[in-house]
Amino acid sequence: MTSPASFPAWKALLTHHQTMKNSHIRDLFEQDSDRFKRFSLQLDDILFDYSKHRITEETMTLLFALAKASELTGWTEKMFGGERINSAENRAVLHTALRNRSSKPVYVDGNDVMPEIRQTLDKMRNFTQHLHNREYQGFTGEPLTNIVNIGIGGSDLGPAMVTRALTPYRIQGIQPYFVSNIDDSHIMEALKQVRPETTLFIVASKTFTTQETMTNAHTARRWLVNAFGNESAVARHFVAVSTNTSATAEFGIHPDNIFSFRDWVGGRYSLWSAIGLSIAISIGMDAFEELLDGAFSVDCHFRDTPYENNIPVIMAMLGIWYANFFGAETHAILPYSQYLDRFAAYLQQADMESNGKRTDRDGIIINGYTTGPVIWGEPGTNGQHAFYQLIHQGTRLIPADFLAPLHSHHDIGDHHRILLSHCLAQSEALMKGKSLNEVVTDMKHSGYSETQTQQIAPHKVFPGNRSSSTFLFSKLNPRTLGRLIALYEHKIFVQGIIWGINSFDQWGVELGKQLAGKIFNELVDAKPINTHDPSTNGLINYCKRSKDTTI
Ligand code: G6Q
Repeated sequence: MTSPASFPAWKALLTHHQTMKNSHIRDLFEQDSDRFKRFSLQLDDILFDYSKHRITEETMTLLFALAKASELTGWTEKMFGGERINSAENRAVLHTALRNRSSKPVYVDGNDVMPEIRQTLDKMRNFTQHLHNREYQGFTGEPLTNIVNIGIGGSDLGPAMVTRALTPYRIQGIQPYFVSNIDDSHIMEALKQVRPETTLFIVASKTFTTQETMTNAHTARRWLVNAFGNESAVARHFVAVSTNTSATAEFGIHPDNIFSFRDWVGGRYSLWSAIGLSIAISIGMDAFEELLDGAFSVDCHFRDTPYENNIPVIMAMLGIWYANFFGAETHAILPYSQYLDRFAAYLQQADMESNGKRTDRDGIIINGYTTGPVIWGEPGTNGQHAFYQLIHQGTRLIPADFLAPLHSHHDIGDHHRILLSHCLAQSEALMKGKSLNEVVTDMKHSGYSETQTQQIAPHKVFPGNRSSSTFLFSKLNPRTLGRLIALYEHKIFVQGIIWGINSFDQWGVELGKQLAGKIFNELVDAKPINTHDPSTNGLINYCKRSKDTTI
């Protein structure tokens, strides 16, 4: 694979960076009164403002030239067209087919996958309706109202984030819980809150072999069987979402209660598939389909819009600009919505598991450029009272995304106006900063002495020039959430293409799993071992000693 760093567009960006690196966004606004208009876009109810970036039209032209040189359009068509672009696993990448709301077919190896997708949606609709109408009952005849989703990674983070984000759309009487961690506290704390008679467990696992999920599922199964003293209760209280239908049957799950999907749905892209069953049960199938509709509208936008007006392409190329030319290491996700409090955690997996790679698609070690950034964040305004200090006055450049709904679901007093004012103020402060002159003038007005001013003023200076994008949307509803997630998914895809990596495998999670298997066996007794490095031996032996004594 040709390194992107060898493309003329990359080299032109390096040269351009030399002229841009000392520019200040404040000056760019002064030079161009149309800047907001020039660098903002509207997609349905989402306004995307990217004018507070260290860019000019030339920057964007060069970035789009890089996208073109990387054959982005060709790769996009390969993905949507069902080609096996996940080369290391020899799989197609078709989460977009799951939300293809058109009547157009999508082929994998000559077979249209759409009929099966629609069948699964119908099955999900039937099941959720039965449950909501209280026609689906548990072992003792009580309706099932507590939903415990047992899954991890891609089989947990998406459904947990979406269900949380769409709390106002919850079907009355349904209470979802999410159990992922192998730490027994997670399952035990969930089980404390539910009654076996009214609980439905969804075992969500693509492979149905994941250690954490299977261990938690077996613990839940024992809890249920103990409560009823009857194995046959399992068939009423457990459903499975998996591609491994033989393992689900072995677990005791009734064939009617198995929801399947295909291997071309990657775990972290699977909330649109039957893995979204917990979402559908929590908010209803109509709302789940609105989520798909929202994502579909972004798929169409991404596929059909020229780079200049293409929001995911612009998001991605801005990320490339900062990561590869300014040396930014991280990217902050700052939603001004408490309902989006799992959004950053969700995007951490989506982005970092996809683009945290050090070899290119051909297996050659990447040299000369960095790949996926560290993604992190918390909702505002909480973050403002915690880590924003570093974004404002630290030594690192941290590009940030602000996201905020224009309308609250509650509209209580001035809460929402205050929330919005903070969101808008933060991006303004990051961009503009506050100069020494401004600080000194302020301090004089506030009555500080000359000596105090001299001492304190440097600490109060904000350099500004900190880049951010802002996404404003009408209300956090299923459709808009679907759009937001899909925008980030495609942003991740575009960056993977530019960096020449496979964004759809995840070998990096394997080594730890293998070593854990070995250590699990070694932890069985107190006999000291010496089979690892001295640190790991020391730690294992320390744990082993706790078997004999109370440490
Ligand atoms: C996601 C990863 C990973 C996966 C979990 C759970 O893209 O593949 O996070 O989702 O390891 O896997 P199972 O669904 O197979 O249990």
